[in-house]
Amino acid sequence: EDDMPEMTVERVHRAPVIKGDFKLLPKKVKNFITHCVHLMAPRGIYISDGSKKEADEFIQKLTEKGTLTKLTAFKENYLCCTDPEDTARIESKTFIVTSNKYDAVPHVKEGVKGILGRWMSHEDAAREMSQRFPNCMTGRMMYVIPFSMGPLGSPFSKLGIQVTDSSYVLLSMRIMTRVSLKVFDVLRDGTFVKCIHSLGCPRPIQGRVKNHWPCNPEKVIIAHFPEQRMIQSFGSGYGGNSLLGKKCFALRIAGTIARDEGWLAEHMLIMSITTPQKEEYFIAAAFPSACGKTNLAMLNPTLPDYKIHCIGDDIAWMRFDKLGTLVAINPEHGFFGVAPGTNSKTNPIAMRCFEENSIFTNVGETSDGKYFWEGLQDETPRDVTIKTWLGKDWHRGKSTELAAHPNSRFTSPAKQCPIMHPKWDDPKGVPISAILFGGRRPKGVPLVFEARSWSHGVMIGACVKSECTAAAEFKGKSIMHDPMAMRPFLGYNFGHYLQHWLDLEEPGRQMPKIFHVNWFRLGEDGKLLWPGFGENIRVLDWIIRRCDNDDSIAVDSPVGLLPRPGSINMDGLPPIDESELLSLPKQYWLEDIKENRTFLEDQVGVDTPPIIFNLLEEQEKAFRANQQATAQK
Ligand code: GTP
Ligand code: SPV
Ligand code: MN
Repeated sequence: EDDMPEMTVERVHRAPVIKGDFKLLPKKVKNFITHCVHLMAPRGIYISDGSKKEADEFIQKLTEKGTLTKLTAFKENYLCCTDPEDTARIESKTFIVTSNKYDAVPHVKEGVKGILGRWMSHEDAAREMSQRFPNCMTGRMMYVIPFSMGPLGSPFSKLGIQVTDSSYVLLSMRIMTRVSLKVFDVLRDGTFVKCIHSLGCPRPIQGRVKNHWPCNPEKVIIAHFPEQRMIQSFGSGYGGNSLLGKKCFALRIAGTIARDEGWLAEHMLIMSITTPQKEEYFIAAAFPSACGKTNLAMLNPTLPDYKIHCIGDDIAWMRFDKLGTLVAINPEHGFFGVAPGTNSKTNPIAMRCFEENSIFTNVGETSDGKYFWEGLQDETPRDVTIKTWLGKDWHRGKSTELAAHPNSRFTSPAKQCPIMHPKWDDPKGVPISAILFGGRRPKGVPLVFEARSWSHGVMIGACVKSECTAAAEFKGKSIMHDPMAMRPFLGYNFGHYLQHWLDLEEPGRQMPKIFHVNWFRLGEDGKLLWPGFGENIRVLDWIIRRCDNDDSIAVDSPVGLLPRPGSINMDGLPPIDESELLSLPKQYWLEDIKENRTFLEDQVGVDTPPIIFNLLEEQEKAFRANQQATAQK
């Protein structure tokens, strides 16, 4: 606040306040808005109240302009297609700006390119910002969006104010976060995260706007200033780059706050499983982007008499309460979920979430007013015609292009999820019994295994890897490290992050059990060994029996505790090659351990907590001593 110019009426009046009551805002908010007006020179200021009426006005305007297309088969569902160059998060343009480099990123080995976050100095950031933000909103409206991550007024929650010149962002923020003028009342003279976003397309527009989607791909930058509790994002309207409450705030900035305050901000779903005996267990699970969080959080169980409830599908804020229980809240208010692959078989619950009041980004469209994407072929009538997300005709079985972008998404209010937990927005949170890590691992990695201890679980999390997905700019399907599923979302030095996790273990706390799962192992025929989706209840069932310390179902192995053969309920499944699914190919693992050690030495270096190396070494020794693992392929 100190570094921001004092508000004067003239300066704000140069940009008229066209909605909202500026003079009633808290002083710090006035100063922030004034600063933004000075910097970006919008033609006006619009203070969003988050109401349905307001959203309806924007939807009407955007529909007239052609940015949104109404999907007429539904009540209030809209399609939005972006500039084809603005479809995913851009990790290479995402920075953490701190005074000390090693607050933001680890000591990477000389000559190695760090992949666990990108640091920028304040000097460089000031220069980069000065080449982008001045007057970047000329001729555009600046929307001011007051929002809460977590239930408004809960001690768990954090407040933010986002300014943006994108009405798509305004509509999406209203679904994804709690947007309300009450934020100003709760805030008073308190602090909020300053979120500055611009598409980087002042008017008159230079060059051509593609698809009614202004953006500035050459100049994209997403800069985080954890010390200033500020985010500056330029050039992209895509979700993860532009809905700043989500990854930028709730993971990167909140991660830093969480470290300082002793809690966790994680890329995790939160769900509950109720057994036929009516016992309820809450779990959190971290999988990299597009690796199955939404699908697990909304699982439709195939085992009889199990009930699933969803608390959140992407982000968890967790802390130990006074009794030593780890409790979690979902700071979000909606889902921004992967569309392709979602259908009535794989995820019937998600299909019901987006029956209305939803925005579909970069999916195809049918002539009968519905959405279309890869995975919906069997439930789309053959006599309708289909247009791709790029507006081209799409012919079943003939077109080689995709109908939907592989990172196309739906944006839906959480409360529309038919299995939302009654406590999903309870400010007190829910008690976590188990934490799962996982990823897309076509080879070598068993369906499920359990960590021996909290620190062993942290080591397993540090070694999470997965096949690349379309959620960011990487091409191809190579296996990448994505420790704790947080590689793109780290707000501070990953070595310090691991230490923070380790330090959470204290006497008197009930540490959740930690597991690793893999739904994506392939057999020799190249086909998935595990059916996944609703059948994953069988793995959750094993996990909760382990949470009750049923030792009869676990066997020791070099990676931790594996299911005893026959202990996962396979009733009613077609034949499953269980021994292949649970096998630990010795050679694969010896190479994997070596590769993980090199990764940590190169990428985290001296910042790696030594116990992580010790645990890797123990794992290697166990493999070398283990005859059984040798016998397996
Ligand atoms: P982000 O929103 O990017 O963080 O992703 P997410 O982790 O929520 O991933 P999501 O659940 O949306 O799944 C991504 C893709 O993986 C979709 O195409 C799903 O259909 C597919 N998928 C999810 N679960 C399974 C599973 O159990 N088995 C298989 N084979 N595919 C799955
Ligand atoms: C992810 O990429 O992990 C997402 C989508 O959940 S985004 O919000 O764009 O990051
Ligand atoms: Mn995500």
